[in-house]
Amino acid sequence: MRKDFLWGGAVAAHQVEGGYDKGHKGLSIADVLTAGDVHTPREITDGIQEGKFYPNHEGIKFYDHYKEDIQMFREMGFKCLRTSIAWSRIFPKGDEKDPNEEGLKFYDDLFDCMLENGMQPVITLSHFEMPYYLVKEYGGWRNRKMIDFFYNFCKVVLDRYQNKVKYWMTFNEINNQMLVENDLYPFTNSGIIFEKDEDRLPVVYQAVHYQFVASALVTEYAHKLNSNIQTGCCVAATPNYPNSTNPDDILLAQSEDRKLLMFTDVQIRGHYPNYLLNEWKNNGYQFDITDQDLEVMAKGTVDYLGFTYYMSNTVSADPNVKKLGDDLQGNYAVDNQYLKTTDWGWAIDPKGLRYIMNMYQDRYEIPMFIVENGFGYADKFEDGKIHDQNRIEYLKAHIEEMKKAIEEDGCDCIGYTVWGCIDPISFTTGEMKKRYGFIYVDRNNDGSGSYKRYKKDSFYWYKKVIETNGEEL
Ligand code: P53
Repeated sequence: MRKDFLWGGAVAAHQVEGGYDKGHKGLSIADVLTAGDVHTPREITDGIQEGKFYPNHEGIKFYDHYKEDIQMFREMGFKCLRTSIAWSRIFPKGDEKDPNEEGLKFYDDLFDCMLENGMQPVITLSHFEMPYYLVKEYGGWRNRKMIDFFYNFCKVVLDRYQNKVKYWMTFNEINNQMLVENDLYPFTNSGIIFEKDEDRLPVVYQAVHYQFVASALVTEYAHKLNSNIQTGCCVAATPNYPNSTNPDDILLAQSEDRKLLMFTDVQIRGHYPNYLLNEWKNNGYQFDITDQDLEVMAKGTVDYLGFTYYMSNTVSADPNVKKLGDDLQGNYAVDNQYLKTTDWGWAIDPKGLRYIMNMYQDRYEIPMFIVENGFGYADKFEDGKIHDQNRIEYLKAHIEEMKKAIEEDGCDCIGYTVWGCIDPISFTTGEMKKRYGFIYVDRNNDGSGSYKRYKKDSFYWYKKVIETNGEEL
C-alpha cells in the first residue's frame, strides 16, 4: 500500500449537519423528504408541511458538534474526511448573484478544523442537496439554466477553498437517477418531479446531459484556477452479474453495466459512447445538445474516478426466474445464492469490489478513489458499549479485496473512505437506526435522544488499520 494512501471516512452535509435553517441557509431538496423505512418509501412533500417529520432538519447536529466529531476522527488517525458543501448554505435559493457569507464562513471553519487535525477535506459539490427553490422555480435539472447556477456556485467555493481542498467531486452518484421508476433518485440527483404518465427516461437523459456539461465546465475551471486541484466524478459502482451462463443473461448483464459505465465513459473519455448514441437514435430521442456542449465535455475530463461501493447486482433475462422487485436493484435483479444480504437487502459482496476496481483499471487507466463503502446495521447499544463485530467483518473483507486489487492486480487506488464514519441519517430510508458509524450517535428514528457520541468497537479496530496502513485487519 502506498504510504500516502488516503484512509478516512465519508459523510454528506444533509445527512449529518442539521441546522437546516441556520446561518441563513435556504431549503434544500433533502429538507422536504420525510422518513420511511425498509418497506416504506420516503415521501417528497410540496414544501415543508405541518405534522410531517423531516429527519434531515436536525441530522446529527454536526453543524454544532463538528469540532468534537473531528477530534474523534483524529483519534482514529483519519488522513481525509469526505463531506459535501450544502449548496443552499452558499446560495439559499440558488439563482442569486452573490453568495451568503455566513455559509461560506461555516465551511472555512470546518475545513480549517479538519486541516488542523491532520485530515484533508475531500469535497463533493453536489450530494443530493440542491436548493429546493431551483426545483420549484425552474424544474431542477430539466432546465439548462442549472448549468449556470451550478457553475456560479462552484466558482465561488473553488475560489474560496482552493488552498484548503485538493480533492473535489462534482455530482455524487450521478448514475443513480437511471433508476427512473423510483421517484426518489431523479429527485435527489436532479430535482426532477415527474408529471403523470410522463416518459421518464428521456427526461433524465436530458438532465444528465446538462450535468455532464456543468461538471466539465467546473472541472476545466478548477484546472485553470489551481494546478494542485484534482477533480473527480462519482458513481455508485454496482456491477451486474449474469444469473446463469445463458448468453441471454450475459448480454443482459452487459447492457445493465452500460447504465453505469456510460457515466464514467463520458466523464473520463470526454464523449458519448456509441452504444448510448445508438440507443437514443433507436428510441427516437432528440435532446438539447449543442456542438459547444460537446466541446466543453471533451475538454473538462476528470482526473480521477471516485466511486461508492456497497453491493453487486445479479440479473436474469428469464421471465420465469423470480425478480426481487426492489426499485434500487432494477427490473431484472434476482437473488444471488452465493451472497448474504444486509437487513436492508443489500448483497454483501467483497469480491465484487475487486471485480469493479479491475474493470475500471482496465477500461480507463486513471487513479480511482473509493469514496464510500460501509455496513448499515441496527446496532445495539448496551451500557455505553456497541459491539459491532459484524461491521468489522464487513469492512475487513472489503479492505482485503481492495488490497488484492491494488497489490496483486495492479489497480491504482489513492484512497478509501468508510461511509457514515459517524452514524448519519440514512439516505434511502431517512432512518437513524440504519447505522454505519465507528461512532454511535444517541438519536432515535423520531429525532429524540441526547445526540451524545460513543465509540463502537469498530472505532478501535479502524484506528489500528490506519496506523498500520492496512497491514493489520
Ligand atoms: P443509505 C444506492 C446504491 C449505493 C449507494 O445509503 C447509494 C444508493 C442510494 O442512492 O447511496 C449512497 O443511507 C449515498 C449516501 C448514502 C449511502 O449510499 O440509504 O451516496 O448518501 O447514505 C448509504 O443506507
